[in-house]
Amino acid sequence: MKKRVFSGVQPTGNIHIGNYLGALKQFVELQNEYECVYCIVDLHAITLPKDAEDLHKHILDVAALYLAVGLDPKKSVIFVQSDVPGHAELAWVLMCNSYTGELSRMTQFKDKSRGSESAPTGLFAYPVLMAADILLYDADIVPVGNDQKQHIELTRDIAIRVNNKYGENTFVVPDGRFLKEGARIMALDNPLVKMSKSAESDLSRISLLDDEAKIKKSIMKAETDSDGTIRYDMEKKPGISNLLNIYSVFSGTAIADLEAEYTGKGYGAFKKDLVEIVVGALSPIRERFEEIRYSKELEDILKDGAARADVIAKETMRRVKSHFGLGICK
Ligand code: AQP
Repeated sequence: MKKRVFSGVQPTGNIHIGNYLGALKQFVELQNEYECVYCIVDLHAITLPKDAEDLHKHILDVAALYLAVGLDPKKSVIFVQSDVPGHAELAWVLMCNSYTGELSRMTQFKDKSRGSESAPTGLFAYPVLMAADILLYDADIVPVGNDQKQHIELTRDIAIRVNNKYGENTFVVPDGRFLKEGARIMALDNPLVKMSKSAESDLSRISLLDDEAKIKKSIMKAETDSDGTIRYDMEKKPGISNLLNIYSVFSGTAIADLEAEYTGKGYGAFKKDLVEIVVGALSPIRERFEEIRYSKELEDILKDGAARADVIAKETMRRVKSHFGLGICK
């Protein structure tokens, strides 16, 4: 039997090159070898208030981008989280088996709730819903960017805890899959924080749907340093190191080779070449997106994906309910 892969992306805005290099690129590679289940995690998106129309648009945008980067609905199950009720149902069961202490240590919760006096309960419990997403599909492998390492660890802890209490075969204990390069792309205007869909400044990121002018503006304005040498040193030179990382993953050239190629050249020349590399990589994705986004095919793929996902989810819920002694209907 093929191992199963599960992952997802929040429809909180346009997918950026961080999401792409950290997660989506892996999704595409894995679908040839594994049974893959990829979700658009809209229940996660409402942990902070969202306009309903925007959310609906972003769900379809992310779905079209999944296909545009190369996900194939014949190979992968592609669907929207809230279309499969098992996610919320299992999240409750897991919430009863996780602790406020471990959730309050999650750095993403600390970051996202900073400055607000009272954070939504859903934002606090978000990692438990993520654990439910993964465990619902008996996933063996979870490809994610390394900002999700802590959440994967929590998922494993909860799965092991439940297995110890309710039977070893209640859940498959999953492994995270993190890339070495591209695992963490930093914001272009502040390379000390990760690139993010919901960051205020549009120049902090490059979205997969950005046109050439916007890509050029973001890269040419990207923060660097006054030292002027093109050298990878994430601690002392985070700006140029982040750009070297992006250049390397998109071009397939090792960072050491890029450093050698650009010895004696300035940041301006390096950035100009990087613009070309990124525009070249993103143009076909944008074109494919335009073809699919408003086609009837897109909704059909999501409905079919939800039906296929629901079959797996129902089977897991039957097992979980039986191990926990819940319900009377089989
Ligand atoms: N900067 C990043 N570098 C590498 N990988 C990243 N990921 C996110 N940011 C980076 C990975 O992308 C996948 C989908 O992320 P998500 O949408 O589920 O949530 P997120 O991690 O919270 O992403 P954003 O872009 O920062 O969204 P907002 O602003 O809404 O919070 C995950 O695998 C993630 O690791």
